[in-house]
Amino acid sequence: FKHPLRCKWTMWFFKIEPNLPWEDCQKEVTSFNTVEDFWSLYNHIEPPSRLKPGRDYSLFKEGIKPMWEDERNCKGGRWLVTINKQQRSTELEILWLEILMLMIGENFEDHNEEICGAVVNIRNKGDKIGVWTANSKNKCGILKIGEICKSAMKLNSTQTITYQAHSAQQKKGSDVRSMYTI
Ligand code: M7G
Repeated sequence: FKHPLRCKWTMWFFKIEPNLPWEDCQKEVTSFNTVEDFWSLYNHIEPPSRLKPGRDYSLFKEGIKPMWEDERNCKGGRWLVTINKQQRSTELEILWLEILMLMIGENFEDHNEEICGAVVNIRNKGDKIGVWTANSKNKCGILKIGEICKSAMKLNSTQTITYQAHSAQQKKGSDVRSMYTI
């Protein structure tokens, strides 16, 4: 008997391929809906800190693609955690695992429906973790989710996280203004 999760989740891997559009570089790895199957996946794949720069892992609810264009993401946004270079070897994995645990454990109080998924980007300029939510107008849900993430990650008081709407990012790339900072 395995311990069921409330949702089924899909893990994705992103690796840029020359000549392929961005969307086609997102590959589904596998889906799971039990605690045990989550751990066998987690223990089987490279930890994010060992991925090459330019690669991502994403974990999304089954049926939601890790893309702004998905109908369940397009009106939403993300909490963005920026991770400095020293943190890659020491903290990245713990922070990513904390976010995965919050998501699959449905630990967002009344706001689990707002959660779409999360992404870890491995980048030379600094790694990032994004927690994607469904509706960038749901201020109450967004702020609660942000607080829960921040507290689970035990960030020091000077490390802020910011919320950005996907629509703003689509227009302006990475330099978008944030809607909330906590
Ligand atoms: P990134 O990988 O999120 O961050 O975005 P980075 O700048 O640190 O590498 C890099 C680029 O990938 C964006 O400017 C877009 O061209 C493309 N891209 C990223 N995302 C999340 C999407 C998406 O959801 N849809 C599409 N079409 N392109 C995206």
